[in-house]
Amino acid sequence: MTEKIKLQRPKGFFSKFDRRPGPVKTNMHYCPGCGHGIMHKLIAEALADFDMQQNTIFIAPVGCAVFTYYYFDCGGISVPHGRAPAVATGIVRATPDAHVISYQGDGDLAAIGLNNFLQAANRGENMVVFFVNNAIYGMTGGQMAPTTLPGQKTVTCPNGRSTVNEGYPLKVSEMVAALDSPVYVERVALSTTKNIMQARRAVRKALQNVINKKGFSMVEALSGCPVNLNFNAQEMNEFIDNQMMSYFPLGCLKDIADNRDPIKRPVSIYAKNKVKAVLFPQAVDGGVDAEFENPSELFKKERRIKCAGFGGQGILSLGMMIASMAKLRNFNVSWLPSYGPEKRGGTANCSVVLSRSEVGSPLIDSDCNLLIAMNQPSIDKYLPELKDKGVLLYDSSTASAPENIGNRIVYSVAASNIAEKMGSIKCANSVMLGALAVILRDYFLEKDDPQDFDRVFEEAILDCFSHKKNTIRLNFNAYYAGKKAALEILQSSTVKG
Ligand SMILES: Cc1ncc(C[n+]2csc(CCOP(=O)(O)OP(=O)(O)O)c2C)c(N)n1
Ligand code: SF4
Ligand SMILES: [Mg+2]
Repeated sequence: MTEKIKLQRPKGFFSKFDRRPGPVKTNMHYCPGCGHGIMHKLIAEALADFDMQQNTIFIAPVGCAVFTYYYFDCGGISVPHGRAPAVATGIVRATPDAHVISYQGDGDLAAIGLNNFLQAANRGENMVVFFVNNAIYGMTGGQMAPTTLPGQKTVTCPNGRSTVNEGYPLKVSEMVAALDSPVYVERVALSTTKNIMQARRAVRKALQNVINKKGFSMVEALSGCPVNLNFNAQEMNEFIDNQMMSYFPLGCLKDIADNRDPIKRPVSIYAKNKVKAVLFPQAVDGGVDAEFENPSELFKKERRIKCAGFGGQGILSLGMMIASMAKLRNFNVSWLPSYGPEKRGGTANCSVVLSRSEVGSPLIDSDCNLLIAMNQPSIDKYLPELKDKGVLLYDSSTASAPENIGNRIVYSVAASNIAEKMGSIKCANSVMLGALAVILRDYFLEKDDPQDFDRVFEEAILDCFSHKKNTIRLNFNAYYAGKKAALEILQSSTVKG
């Protein structure tokens, strides 16, 4: 007699969860009784049954379901808290044939990400949102969520949610159903077998809508978080069926997919080549591509640059221009400005990190290897942070370097004086940039392409001053004046160090 297998792992899951760290490769990480596991199973079954895995991108933001990529055998992306519908929008607009799933908790969707979610719904993006509403922040230990019930106790409302103080729970499905764009909104529950079977139907309907390009669908699943609510399995189901359902009634709130034609959106502005051209102009122009690796040791190292000076000297723009230039050379970059009262005349600074691999910390303190200082307080304050053999480039019209600078290398250019003679001291930052392009050519250069090298600096200036078109020419001139001054300095060997 052949054995009949009634329960087996849906084919939409990996057969083994190899992506899970640690020795356990067969179980999920969810607590016993958690609704996420049930919802996962319903989705995984449908993905396989509809043969849509190859074309599906599953997006999980922050929350207990952040690790969906451990389990679902399809494309997967983890994104910041609340941002799944925004990322999903980008994907679906750039790749209209992808089946995009945004899987979100109530804290994620209804608190930090409410606007992202509502705007995507209102635009009628072709995606499905699976909204797992467990009335609590599960992952972080049980804080009040926008969907926490009146009177429900959580760690942040130990006396129960007060409607006077915290308002009433958000009825997300009702809100979304009231919009014109969404085609399908249903609220289900992951409690009894009957409810779960209805949830299964809803999941399938929503996925069919995505396959048929009908637009925005959402399934809200009332779900259990027994660990944070201190319930056993039975109490959890009773809570869902009695408490949650009386506030969040089950049912289909909207289903107009049959009346809608498949979405057809203009793709031209999102054409892949155009996006590529913006991100990697050199790659598209047949120049250096993203895979290119410069053999020099210096090139492989992360460049950690601090730009500092007075507020008003264009320090943040200088950092931004360096970051833009590096971005155009296919570096990964970060730019971290320091604002505050310094904007009003004190020292202003920004940290710029350029890297061939991932940027670790964008913050620079004692690991700076290039300090660009445009006033004396900046040299005094940040020179101690400059590493051994690090480079100091400063504006000699406003500051001077101490005699004893150890093993560091010092260059100076009278940037403010040069800029003033050109008609505006404000473009001293572009003079510094020009000097940098000469002095630290090796620092940024890829292959032997000097013309191209200037082009990226020019593009960086264009990028930075696109909102101030009348200053672009002045900044170009300042850049070349800075280059000239630096060349003269190098030739007359007045460089200290
Ligand atoms: C930007 C940001 N803010 C806050 C957090 C902390 N945080 C992690 S998960 C979470 C709430 C998750 O709750 P929910 O979306 O309901 O998911 P659940 O774990 O209940 O499934 C919060 C606030 C974070 N990781 N990132
Ligand atoms: S904390 Fe709650 S939501 Fe998170 S895995 Fe455990 S039961 Fe599920
Ligand atoms: Mg939650």
